[in-house]
Amino acid sequence: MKIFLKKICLLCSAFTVLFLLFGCTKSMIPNKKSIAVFVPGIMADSPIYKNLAKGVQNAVDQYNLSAGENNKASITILEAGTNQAEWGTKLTALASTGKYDVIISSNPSLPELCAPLTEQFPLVKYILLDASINGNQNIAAISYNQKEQSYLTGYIAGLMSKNHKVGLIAAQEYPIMNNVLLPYYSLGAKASDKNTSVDFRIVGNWYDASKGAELTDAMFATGVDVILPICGGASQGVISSAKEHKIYITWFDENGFSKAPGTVISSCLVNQDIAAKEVTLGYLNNETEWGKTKVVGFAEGYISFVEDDPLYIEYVPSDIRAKLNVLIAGLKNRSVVLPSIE
Ligand code: RBF
Repeated sequence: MKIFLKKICLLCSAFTVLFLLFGCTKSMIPNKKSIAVFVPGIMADSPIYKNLAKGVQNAVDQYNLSAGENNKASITILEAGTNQAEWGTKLTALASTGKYDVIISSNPSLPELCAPLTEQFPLVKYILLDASINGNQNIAAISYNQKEQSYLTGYIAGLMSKNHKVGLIAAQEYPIMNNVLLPYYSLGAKASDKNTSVDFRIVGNWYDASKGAELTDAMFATGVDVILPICGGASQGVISSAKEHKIYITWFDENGFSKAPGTVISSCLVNQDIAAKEVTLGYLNNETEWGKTKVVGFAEGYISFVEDDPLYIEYVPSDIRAKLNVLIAGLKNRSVVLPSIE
């Protein structure tokens, strides 16, 4: 009798397993995608990172509105901090948990950290913005063409400079800084007046506001009167020093006019929130093109120059705004093509 009951029990369990495997409809099988956002740095004072998290969150919220209870996506945001030596370990730890289907991040240095992890943890995928990598079927990337962004910024800096001396304060040197951002900022500045010179200085990290102020003071002492900061939290120091010396700042990546009205005279944006939202929705709807980098820029609407902010209209003379408007229109309809720098 005992043996008979045992056999019945075993049979029941087998039926239950079979039902779970084949008997339930597709919609009953959970398909919850789990997303981790890896911020290589901190979000404060870095619009490129703030907008990464914002865009992914917006996509998840939108997707979940129409997803069934079993299919809701989840999102976890991790700030890896400003010590770049720790990013690899922190990324490996995140991938090794096995909790995430995809890790979404943003930074030109991420491909070389992620590529080895695709072999170690082949079930985890990566979507990298502000980065470029082809041929790895676990990675998709979006790269911004930032030539127009830095050229337009250099052009207005040069037009607003009374001394024909402009500056760029960078947190650190990296290939896009040295090969695109600085050269095209210089080209734009020289297009306003060929005698414009460009002073380039390095903070050494993405957070030191005192060093940012120190470098701004030093530039001011040599006659520089318009500065582009690309240095994260250190830009707070650039702003305070520029305000004190009554010189101008051109802003990058987000609308920065309200940070210092009358001091910030331009804002040229990377629309990272839009790109992050699009790639995340693409992922959630299984449309990602793995193994490829999509290059986007000004003409496609991923980089834009703010012309309608009241503070731009108030502080930038109309003849200068008119010159910018002509250039912007030319870049948009592709009648103006920037020279390539070898
Ligand atoms: N941009 C930021 O705004 N904040 C950062 O903390 C930051 N860290 C970076 C670290 C590395 C190693 C590299 C290569 C770039 C970093 N960037 C950072 C720059 C970013 O990729 C982009 O070039 C600028 O934001 C200008 O659009």
